[in-house]
Amino acid sequence: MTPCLETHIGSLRLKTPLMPASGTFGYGDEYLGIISYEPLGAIVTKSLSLKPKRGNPPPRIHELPCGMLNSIGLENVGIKRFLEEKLPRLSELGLPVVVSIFGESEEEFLRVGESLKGAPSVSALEVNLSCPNVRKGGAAFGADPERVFHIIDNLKERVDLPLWAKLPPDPFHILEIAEAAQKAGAHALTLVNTLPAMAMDIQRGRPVLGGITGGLSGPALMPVALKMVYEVTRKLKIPVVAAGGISRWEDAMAFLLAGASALQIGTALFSNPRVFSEVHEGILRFMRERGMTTIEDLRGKAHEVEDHPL
Ligand code: RRO
Repeated sequence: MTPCLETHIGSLRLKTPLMPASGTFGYGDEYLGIISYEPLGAIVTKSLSLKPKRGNPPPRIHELPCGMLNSIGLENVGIKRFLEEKLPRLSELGLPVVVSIFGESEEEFLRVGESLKGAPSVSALEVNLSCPNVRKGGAAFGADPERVFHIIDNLKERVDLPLWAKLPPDPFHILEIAEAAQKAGAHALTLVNTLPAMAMDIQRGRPVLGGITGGLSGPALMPVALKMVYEVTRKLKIPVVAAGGISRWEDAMAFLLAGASALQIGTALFSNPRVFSEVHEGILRFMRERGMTTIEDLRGKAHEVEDHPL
């Protein structure tokens, strides 16, 4: 019997736990004809701001032995063009759509959120409280539990859609921040965004990225994200969508065992168009070999370890 990979994020049912990480899949249809969408349980869009943004100067991407740096600077078409041009095409994919929203201010978060009220086929909002590449908003908001509480609380009042709070990789304060989001009524957390980082062009004697600093993603981030997912799901009830360096099915399995309810893949897709299929097949094979029938047979099983020092 084929194991069932269905998972739930609050009241939202996903046929598999796999989805692209925001910013790595454009507005959802760019990969049509290039990868199979069959293993996906949802689509997550690039973060949207109220007005279109041109983003940071190039170079915006830099490959490292341990992962990748990006400094896109939130380039996006703005909420109006998204609703007019992008969402209708996204709706045709037949998958739940999670729209990532961004604001330089609390007011902008609210206005972007409100423009999505009643939009057809939007299943949830991922509230990006963690972009490392913008001067205002972004990770500065996500590092502050009070701000996180305020933004989620206000959005919850005004927008009748499930809210996923996407938080920065701050292993020292993640519990406090996660608790603030849960208390404000977030339906889920996405853990984690990229880690602020940089690379140096030693020949030219200057930073590689046009934006000077960027966000580190890929394999280097995976164990850090894993620790945060484990810790948060051990202590809190809120469902966690894991993001951070998943490039193999074994990574996905590790996040499920750590307590994740769903999984986002980003950086790995840039070098491996089969990554979603490989991870999907790997999870199914692992479960079949062990006679597991549902994701619940795996989720959070690592919490059962006794004498835990945390
Ligand atoms: O656009 C970006 O530079 C960006 C964003 Br909004 C984000 O949330 N995370 C990231 O690594 N890059």
